[in-house]
Amino acid sequence: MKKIGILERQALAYIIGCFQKYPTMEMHIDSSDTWVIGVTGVTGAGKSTLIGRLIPSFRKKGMRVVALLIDPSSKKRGWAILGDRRNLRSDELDCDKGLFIRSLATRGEGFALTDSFSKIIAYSKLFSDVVIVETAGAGQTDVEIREHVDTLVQVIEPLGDSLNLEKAGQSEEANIFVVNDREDFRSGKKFFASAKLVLGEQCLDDGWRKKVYLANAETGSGITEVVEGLFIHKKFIEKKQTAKPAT
Ligand SMILES: Nc1nc2c(ncn2[C@@H]2O[C@H](COP(=O)(O)OP(=O)(O)O)[C@@H](O)[C@H]2O)c(=O)[nH]1
Ligand SMILES: [Mg+2]
Repeated sequence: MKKIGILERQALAYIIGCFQKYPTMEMHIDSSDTWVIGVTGVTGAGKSTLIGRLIPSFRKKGMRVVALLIDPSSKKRGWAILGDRRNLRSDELDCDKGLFIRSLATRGEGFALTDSFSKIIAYSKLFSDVVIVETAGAGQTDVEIREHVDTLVQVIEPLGDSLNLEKAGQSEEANIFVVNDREDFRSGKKFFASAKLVLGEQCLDDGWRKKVYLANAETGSGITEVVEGLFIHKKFIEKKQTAKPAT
């Protein structure tokens, strides 16, 4: 199984720290076609829990994973609670040498993603087969994250009606929607049916028809289908890439 070596880990930790501290720092970074997945959704929707399920699925395929977990900073006080890491803890993940997890704070810069973010992703790509980015929430963040990722996943809580769903679909650019089928919310299946009707009919500019899944990250139900959907999208973008005329 491929690993992220000790020196690579140290370099990742050090360089990410430098980019955060000195956002204008310039550095040549070789380009890499590593797959980047963004996971968005409002706080508490279940993003971290879902990522905790996705990582073992990628690791089973022998893929090295870098997970970048972004939490918002308090604009007033400047600090951030980097809580995502807690929901990703397990003995299996903690001991995994093919996985690198880093929590990042938005540092209250007004934007959800820092200026140095594209450099952090570019550097992370060098040592991994897939980079997963969890954003600080929904809204403006989603619009920004689109530019940095290949596949965009939005996690939705099964709350509200179809109007809310249109709002939940504010991430108009998301490729895949995952309705969190929380056992403590009775509305999961009904909400999923309307989500499929509203969102599953929509196509993005590149021709991708949005996919909607029902999954419970806590129990693992539906996760296999979500992973399948992610790989279908990966193939779709690879096909688009090869079909592009050479410039
Ligand atoms: N019971 C239950 N709890 C869940 C489920 N999904 C998430 N949670 C819990 O809801 C809280 C927020 O989930 P988290 O993944 O951190 O959401 P995030 O803010 O979108 O990253 C955590 O305490 C999770 O353990 C679920 O399907 N069932
Ligand atoms: Mg989280």
